[in-house]
Amino acid sequence: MEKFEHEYNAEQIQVLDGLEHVRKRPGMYIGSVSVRGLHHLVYEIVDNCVDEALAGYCSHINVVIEPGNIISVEDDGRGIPVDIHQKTKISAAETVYTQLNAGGKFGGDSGYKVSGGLHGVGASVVNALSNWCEVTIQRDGGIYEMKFEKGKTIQSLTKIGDSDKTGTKVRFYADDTIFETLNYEYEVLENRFREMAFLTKGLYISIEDKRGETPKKAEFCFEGGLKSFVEYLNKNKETLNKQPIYIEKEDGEVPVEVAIQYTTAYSENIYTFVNNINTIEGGTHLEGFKRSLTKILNDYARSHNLIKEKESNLQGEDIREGITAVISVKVKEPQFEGQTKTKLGNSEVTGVVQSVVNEALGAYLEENPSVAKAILEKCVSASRAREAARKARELVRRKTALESTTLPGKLADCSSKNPEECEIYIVEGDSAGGSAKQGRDRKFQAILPLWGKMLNVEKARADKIYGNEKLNPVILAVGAGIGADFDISKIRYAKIIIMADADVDGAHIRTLLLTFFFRYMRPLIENGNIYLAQPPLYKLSKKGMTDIYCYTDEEMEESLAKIGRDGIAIQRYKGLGEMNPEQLWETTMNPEKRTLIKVTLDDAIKADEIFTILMGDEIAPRKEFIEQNAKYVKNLDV
Ligand code: 28G
Repeated sequence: MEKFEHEYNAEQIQVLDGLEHVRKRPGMYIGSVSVRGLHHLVYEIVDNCVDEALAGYCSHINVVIEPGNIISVEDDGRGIPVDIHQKTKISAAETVYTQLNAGGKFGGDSGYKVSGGLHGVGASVVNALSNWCEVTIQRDGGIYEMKFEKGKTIQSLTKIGDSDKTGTKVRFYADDTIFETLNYEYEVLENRFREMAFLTKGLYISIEDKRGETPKKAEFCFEGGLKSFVEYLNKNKETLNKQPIYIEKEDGEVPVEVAIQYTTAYSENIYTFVNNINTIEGGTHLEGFKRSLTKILNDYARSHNLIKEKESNLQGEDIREGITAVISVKVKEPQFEGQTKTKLGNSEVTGVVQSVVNEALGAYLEENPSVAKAILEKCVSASRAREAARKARELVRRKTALESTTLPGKLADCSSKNPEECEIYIVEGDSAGGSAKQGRDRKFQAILPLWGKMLNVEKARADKIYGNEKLNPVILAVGAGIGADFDISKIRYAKIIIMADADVDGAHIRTLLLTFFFRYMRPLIENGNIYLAQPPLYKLSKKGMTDIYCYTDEEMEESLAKIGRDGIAIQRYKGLGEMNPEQLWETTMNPEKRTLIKVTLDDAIKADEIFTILMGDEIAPRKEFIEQNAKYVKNLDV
């Protein structure tokens, strides 16, 4: 089935009557019919405004989520052309909204408009998947309007008034028989439009949510483009170069824009975009950037005697420690590869990015010797730490070879050796660990109790992490290494479950472990291997009845309302340790009954921000964050 679907080509789709096909197979056009696909509709329409902005004619875009989940998007561009096509007798505007591929993004004069995977069939796809859609155009002295239902024209383009302005406005209500939900998530849209504004220098984008009692609104416009983007990404970090290094070459075959700012942190944060699409899996543009950075910084270090003649070159990973960079390229016919089709494949782009960055970065370092010195000192110390980490790792290997096992002593492993069916519970404290060991199904459930002093991984490098008594057992039990050496194919358990108390201490250990997984085993999060166990908060018991476990306060109130309060004993669990092994199995570990929360990484930028704030050096933003934004701390846990 899957395969068959992918074998359609553009012409076949047209033959199949485009819009019918879109409604039949929406996933092919917008990925899914979940809330993600729903958001995709908004992006498709806004992309058309951005294209008009890139053409040089639109400066303002307003997006509104109206009550009832109606989306309204307005731009001040030229307005979609209203002239009637001689052959079809249909206006250009109606053609754009009813014919797949009418956007002119295929081949020919399509400019850079090719968007990711959708071939720019945006407007007609949105129309096909909307219960209703109305378009208002101001152009050529008039106001024109057209209306559709489920993609079918209800009112052809009609002049309804006069105007001396120009622009396009689209309102649509997504089809609730197609989408699982119509509930747009304001924060997700806000983040995407902030990103779009960063990527298109000087473009104003506003987003407003008028659904709730208190409307929300954000406005974005960044004259600095990607320079503003890295400043935003680093707003809670200490930086080495106050002014980001900014590189722009607009006139070539492949326009390139890059901004770089080093921080005192240890992580590497590079975000890449092709035609404004986030290429999460990287690709040839990222490759070109890395090659240039490594070469130019090594050249500088050599020519300024910062590394000695007989010392070896700095490695790429040393040079990228603490870097925050954003790379944006425009490619006429992008090839998207990789598992999620977010990896740029065009080989010609590597050399273009490399030579653009070579030239600009070389000049920058010569003109800013104090910044160059600070960056290279950091690279050299990263290189020494990497060497120390290698030794620490070897020490661990040798030691464990002597002990003839690579597994940590406190691990109660499961008997199955098939990672697919195995799970590991990571439990803080020996008493809860003891209950878990007795309560588990030893065939497929392993228990690792944690003890000792935890290291804050935001403030440490890999060498310290291998040596940490609390984290090293986690590394050994998972069995796949860390950092650049991490190999997800080697994991020993498909589910890695953090089981912590539902209190402040539990939240703390959960945050520390999630930070560790995020920084050193990120593929586990991306691949959906990390889970949070959900122990109950209350037990309700009554003579002659089976006990009821409640996982939230609301659940308890509900249960009490249903069965009445009389004769009920309420036990509040303060910690996992208060449950006996049978109870722990019944409520939290039995796959038939438990609820696990899968940790996902929808927004890497937001996640980096949260972990930086919660675990980093700067105290003020943490305090502010926790005071003002308790919601996100909760989100982190969900
Ligand atoms: C508000 C929500 C969404 C848009 C324009 C402007 C033009 C246009 C859009 O042309 C047809 C096919 C290829 C050129 C172009 C206007 C040239 C001259 C436009 C939008 C004609 C589409 N005057 N603004 N489409 N192309 N805004 N906003 O959709 O050859 S779509």
